[in-house]
Amino acid sequence: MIYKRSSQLFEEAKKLIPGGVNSPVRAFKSVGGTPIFIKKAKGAYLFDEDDNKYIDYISSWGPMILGHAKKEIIEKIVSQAEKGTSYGIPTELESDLASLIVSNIKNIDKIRFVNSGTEACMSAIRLARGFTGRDKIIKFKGCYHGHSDSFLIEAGSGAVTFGQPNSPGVTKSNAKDTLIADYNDLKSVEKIFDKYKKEIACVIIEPVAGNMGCIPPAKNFLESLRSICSSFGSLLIFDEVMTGFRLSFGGAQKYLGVNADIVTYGKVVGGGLPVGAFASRHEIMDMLAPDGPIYQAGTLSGNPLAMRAGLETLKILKNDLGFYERINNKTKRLYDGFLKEINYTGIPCQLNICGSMLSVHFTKNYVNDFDSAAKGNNNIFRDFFHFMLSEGVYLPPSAFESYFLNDALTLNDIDYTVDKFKSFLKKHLQ
Ligand code: KE4
Repeated sequence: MIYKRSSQLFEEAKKLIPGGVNSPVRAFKSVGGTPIFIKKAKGAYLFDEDDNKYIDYISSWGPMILGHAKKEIIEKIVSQAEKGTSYGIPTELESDLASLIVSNIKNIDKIRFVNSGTEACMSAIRLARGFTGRDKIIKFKGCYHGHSDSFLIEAGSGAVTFGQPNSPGVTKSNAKDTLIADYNDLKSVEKIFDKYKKEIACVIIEPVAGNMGCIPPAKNFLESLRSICSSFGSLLIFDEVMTGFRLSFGGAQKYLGVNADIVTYGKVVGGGLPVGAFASRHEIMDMLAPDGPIYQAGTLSGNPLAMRAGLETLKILKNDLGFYERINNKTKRLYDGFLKEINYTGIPCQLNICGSMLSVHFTKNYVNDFDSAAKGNNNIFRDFFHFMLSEGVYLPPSAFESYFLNDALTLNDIDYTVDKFKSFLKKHLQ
């Protein structure tokens, strides 16, 4: 593969944009090398500025579940754009998308649209704090809910001490209200509740984690969180920015059979345009301005182009009754193909899968939380990433990310990817 033009563009971008990127993971820091710059994408394929073609396994980190530049979606966005791109005034379109979501998610009555998953999660914890009158929140080590201050926190020295900022610019006073538990470790949650009891406004969690690689919840873990929150009067927030409308049309709540109090959405719900959302029952959502005292706002919230892209995407997902089985089967085919090669070679490697999310961890230990994910051999991961890139397969450029499959992937694409995994293992184990 030649990356000449991408390299030139990266050098130019670095003079103008911090790190040459508008979101850090794109800079390939975790795997080294020069990020490719994309010229266009169609279906399951990316085309970079050197005209290299790649099978895409990140689907823009989730949104492009139908594949890139789907004709029906593009046509609707173009005709919507011809009516203007932003009004800052209510449109029927916002209610159309709201109605499609609310009518399909039983435990939510109202939804507020924003412009990113970060905004959705930031607003959700403000809503939980305002509704309960409590300050403290619990999040889980390795879960990512966007870059607002309350989430850029790591565990304090002891399991139940105050959180510590994990980014400059986040204040200690902010950090002290974020408490860190361990994913799939109920005792770590119980310890915090034992100490802080009714000071805790909410527990926010990725119901299936996708920011430590893909980590499904342990049996009864979410059910136990549900009951501990109910018993202490804390709200349970499911961050479904990744899982919403990906694991099923009802998201992780339906897929796993556990209901949160507040749910956040993003990615798929915008069909590739900037949309986030948070939703809950009447008594909670009616606390939001302009009816209630909890303030939240946004110039481009409910943007007509983004609403159109989201609405048309969700309509296709809802009406294609075989969609989720089809995309999950493709993911399972990839998983089975990789697993066969891992078992044949005996390389220490774990595969995690949930629906159309998957991750590869070069470690002998089962990966069920951040610490076990961190035990993965990043040198092998880096070599794996670059080998596959050179063979025209674009995988997530970090071991702490998940694959997001899209419906445009063919069985040949999947089998080609498995074959290249086999070649990598052969080369690596020589
Ligand atoms: P955004 O603000 O990036 O739209 O959403 C933040 C967010 C919230 N919740 C979950 C579960 C998320 O995964 C995300 C964002 N996901 C990352 C991928 N790990 C986006 C990629 C990036 O940061 O560039």
